[in-house]
Amino acid sequence: RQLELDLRGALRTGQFRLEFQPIFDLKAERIGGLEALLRWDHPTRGLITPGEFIPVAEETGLIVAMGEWVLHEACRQALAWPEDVRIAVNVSPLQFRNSGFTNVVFQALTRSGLAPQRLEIEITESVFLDGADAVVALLHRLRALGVRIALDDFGTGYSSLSYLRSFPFDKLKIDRSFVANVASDESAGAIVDAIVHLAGALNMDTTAEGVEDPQQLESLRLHGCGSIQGFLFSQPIRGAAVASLLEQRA
Ligand code: G
Ligand code: G
Ligand code: MN
Ligand code: NA
Repeated sequence: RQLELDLRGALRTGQFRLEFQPIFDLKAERIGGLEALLRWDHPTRGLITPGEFIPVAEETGLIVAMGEWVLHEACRQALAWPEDVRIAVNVSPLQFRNSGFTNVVFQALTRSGLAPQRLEIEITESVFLDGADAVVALLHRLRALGVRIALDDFGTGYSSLSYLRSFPFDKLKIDRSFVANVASDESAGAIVDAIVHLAGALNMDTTAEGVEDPQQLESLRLHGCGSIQGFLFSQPIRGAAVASLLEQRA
């Protein structure tokens, strides 16, 4: 497959870059962190989004090398930001389960010099599919490095509350399917409310994803959500634009 061949060369020839989407803390009223989002500038096809190439990278195992590049690059860039600003990095299940993963995280921290508590690893519930015990052990090893761990797209897919009992995540990211209707639909509102309360009781932070309009924001505030992320506040932006955005914050 052509995409697969191109993907193999892309890492070598520097066609990947990161964009960063701010995560706005509703209590501190400032940017508390940014999520790194991978972009591929293909020489002939133009910009290709991760939705297209991450599945191919997973199938071919290329995700391991790509994910390693993402971690190093994200930590390297975040080092230039103010010390109270975190960087969140998505990790796919295959990359996460790779035996070298903890060491890759350790290397990214060591080589960049980034304080571990500034790095937040985002995993999805699907990592638990192949058996929770090994995953929980791995999560504890990562936690021992000092990094934070967030559960992404929370509430979708294979959602099971037992994961929350077996590991104390630092954050739940409320999936945008709930956020989309939080202001207009009673059941979506009730679900967001329940997630926020659950997170609070378990000492976890919450971020609502995909916040696109002021009604959603207002509703999320009322529900006590900790932070928001989405086009309403900011699209993902280029690395060069992050410094000036962070300078503007109060
Ligand atoms: O940026 P965008 O909305 O196109 O991202 C689409 C999907 O790709 C999201 O699910 C996001 O988590 C995932 N994604 C973005 N960047 C990375 C990355 O660096 N690694 C992995 N594994 N997934 C990513
Ligand atoms: O699965 P994950 O949460 O990592 O996905 C992040 C993706 O969500 C990114 O690709 C980003 O472009 C996308 N995204 C960010 N903000 C919004 C938004 O407000 N609305 C929608 N529809 N997508 C968003
Ligand atoms: Mn994410
Ligand atoms: Na998500």
